[in-house]
Amino acid sequence: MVRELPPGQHVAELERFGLPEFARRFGVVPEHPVLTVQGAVRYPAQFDLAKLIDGLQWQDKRADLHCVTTWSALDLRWSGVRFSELAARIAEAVQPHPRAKWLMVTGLDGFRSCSSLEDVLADGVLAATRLNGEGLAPEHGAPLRLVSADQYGYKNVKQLVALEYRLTYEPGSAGYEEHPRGRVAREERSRFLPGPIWRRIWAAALPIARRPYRTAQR
Ligand SMILES: Nc1nc2c(c(=O)[nH]1)N[C@H]1C(S)=C(S)[C@@H](COP(=O)(O)O)O[C@H]1N2
Ligand SMILES: [Mo]
Repeated sequence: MVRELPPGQHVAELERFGLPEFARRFGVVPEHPVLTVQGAVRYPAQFDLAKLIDGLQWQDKRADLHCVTTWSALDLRWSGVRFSELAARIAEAVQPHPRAKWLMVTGLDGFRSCSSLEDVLADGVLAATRLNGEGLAPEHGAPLRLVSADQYGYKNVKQLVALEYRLTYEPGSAGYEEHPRGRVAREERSRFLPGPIWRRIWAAALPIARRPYRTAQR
C-alpha cells in the first residue's frame, strides 16, 4: 500500500520524544495505576486503571504517529480499548457538565495537552496498552497512552494520569506552539502562524529538539 504522508512530514523511526523539559523526567509506573478525573464534572473521581478498562472491547489499530516537528513514524500497531468507550464509562460516574467541550489530558511526567472532546471521542482514537505486539514501554506511554493518529503527536499523551473536563480551551505544556485541534490533515501545527511556516521552523529545529531525548539517561 502506498501511503501519502501528510503535508510537511518526513518518515522517521519511532523514538522517545517530547518537549525538552520532559526529556529527563522518567515516570515511575505504580503497581496499581489510577486515573484522576476532575474539572467540570459533578463527581470528581479516581479510578483504578485496570478496573476501568476491564471488560471493554479489545481493539487493534495500525496508525502513523505525526510529530509537529515534521517526523512521522509509520505503521505502528497499537492495541487497547476505544477511548470513547473508556470516556463513556468515566462520564457515567463523574457526570461531566453538559457544556464541557474540552479535555485537558495529563501524563505522569506532568506533560499536558488539551483536546476538543469531538476529536478525542472520534472513532479510531484509542487508549492503548500495547505497541507492535508487546506491552507498551514506559517511554512510549505505559500503562496507558492516548492514540489519536489524526492529531499531532503532542495530543497523544503518554502515561495518562489525569483528565480534566473543561468548558473552554486552555493551552497545555506546548503553549502557543500547540493548536486547539491539532489536526494533521489540515496542518494545524500551532494556533499562531500557518502550518507551512512552522514546518520550516521545525524542520530546522528538529536536530536540536531531539538532542535532550537522545542524551537523557534513565
Ligand atoms: N507524557 C507525555 N506524553 C507525550 C509527550 C511528553 O513529553 N510527555 N510528548 C508528546 C509528543 S510532542 C510526541 S511527538 C509524542 C512522542 O511519542 P514517542 O515518545 O512515543 O515517540 O508523545 C507525545 N506525548
Ligand atoms: Mo511532537
